[in-house]
Amino acid sequence: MDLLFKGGTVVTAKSTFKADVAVTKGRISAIGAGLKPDKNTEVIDAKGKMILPGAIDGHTHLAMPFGGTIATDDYFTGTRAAACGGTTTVFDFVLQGVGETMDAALKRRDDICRADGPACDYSYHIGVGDVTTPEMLASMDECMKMGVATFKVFMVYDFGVDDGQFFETLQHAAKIGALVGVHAENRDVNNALIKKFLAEGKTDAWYHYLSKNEDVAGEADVRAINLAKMAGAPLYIVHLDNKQGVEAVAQARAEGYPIFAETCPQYLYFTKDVYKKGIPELKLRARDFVCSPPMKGKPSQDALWNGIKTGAVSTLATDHCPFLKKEKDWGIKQKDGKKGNFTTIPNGCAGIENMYPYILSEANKGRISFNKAVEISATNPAKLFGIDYCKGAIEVGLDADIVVYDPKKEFEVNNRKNQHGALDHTIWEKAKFKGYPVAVYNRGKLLFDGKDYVGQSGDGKFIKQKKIKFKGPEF
Ligand code: DUC
Ligand code: ZN
Ligand code: ZN
Repeated sequence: MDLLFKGGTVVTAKSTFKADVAVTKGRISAIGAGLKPDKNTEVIDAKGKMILPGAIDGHTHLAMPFGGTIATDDYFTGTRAAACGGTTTVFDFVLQGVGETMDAALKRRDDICRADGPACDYSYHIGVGDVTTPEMLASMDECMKMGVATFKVFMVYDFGVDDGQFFETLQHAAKIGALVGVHAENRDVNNALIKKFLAEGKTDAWYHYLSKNEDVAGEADVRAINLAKMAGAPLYIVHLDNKQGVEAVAQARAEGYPIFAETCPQYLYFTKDVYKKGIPELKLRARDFVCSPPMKGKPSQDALWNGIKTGAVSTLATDHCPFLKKEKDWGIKQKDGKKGNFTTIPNGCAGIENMYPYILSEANKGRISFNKAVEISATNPAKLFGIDYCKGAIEVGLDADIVVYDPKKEFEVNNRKNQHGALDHTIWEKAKFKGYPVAVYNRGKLLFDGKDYVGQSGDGKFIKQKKIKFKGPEF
């Protein structure tokens, strides 16, 4: 064996137990009491520490062209930050262009990713941008052959689908064993509210929230679920943020439908209040929090926490999509010098390094169990996205994606001093975590030593997805 983690407490989605964990050639080769090292084995003292699976961030936008610019973190800096926060696999979004097949888009983005040299393992979802012809729809099959079985449609944005196209995408996905994710917001109501607010001279970030309020998201969640039921397809609602949506998912699941939902740490930690004044004492302006969908009110936040506990919410992911402060300023003055407004702020915030420490810290403080934190951050995403044959748990035969977690370590986010992305600020500034990863391994290779990134560009490899087989809500 190459590595032996001695004396730690292993946490899986189902159980917590004391055991040694052995790693051979990048995989977990044994779990048990009293494992003995070989002559050349590196022994890691894990006494007092937890041994957790690396998290899987099922939702990132690295180097993505959006809002008139490109998301600040590329495939290297973004995955480096992920690894330093205990995330060892990311699923990034490929946006299909109009007239471009999905497999061509996948190849185009994968070339960029490989050139950047990802720091941890990665895979993709295809952001559907054109299903207007049979050829475009059939290109989903080509992506499946290339190892990508997960797609996302947008019910909002001008490049998104209409309900008919969404329905056809769902039907096709059900036929070929793919999973469709959805960004659910009511485009027409969103546009009508934008028009109204701008006509009234209401231009600041608060109106970003009001034009994408709880009902704008909730109505689309309900409609998306109905479309999936009609199409006989599984559905994955990304970045679920509102009470109506949580309730609709819970009801559909209770009826036996394979409906799944993801939420993000920003909806669990912040509320819509950030769009009033930002957090001045942290020099965070309201526009720095502009992401889509925006943070919602406390009742929705409570519903999301409850959804995690009851299983209505299956996964946690970041929607990491960072933009520089000077780009956020386009909400005041646009690139071309014209007056800005809430629609001219690039949408998205950073979070890739904070997701796992945040949810584990909440577990450490007793809000949920550590098992639940592992389930929604690693085990469920691996199952949903067809990579549980190699990822998502501390289990013999799986990749040695291992986080050594010190529940006693106190950590405070400081973008300048202890974060590893490329952004010039973070909405997580000064967030305090109880417990923190002290070592992070990806396929047995140390990427984070508790202080610094110690990996190399290009360590990460592409992880192929299997077909998706969900017939009901169970995992
Ligand atoms: N929302 C964001 O905030 N950024 C990128 C894409 C999206 O849907
Ligand atoms: Zn989205
Ligand atoms: Zn997104």
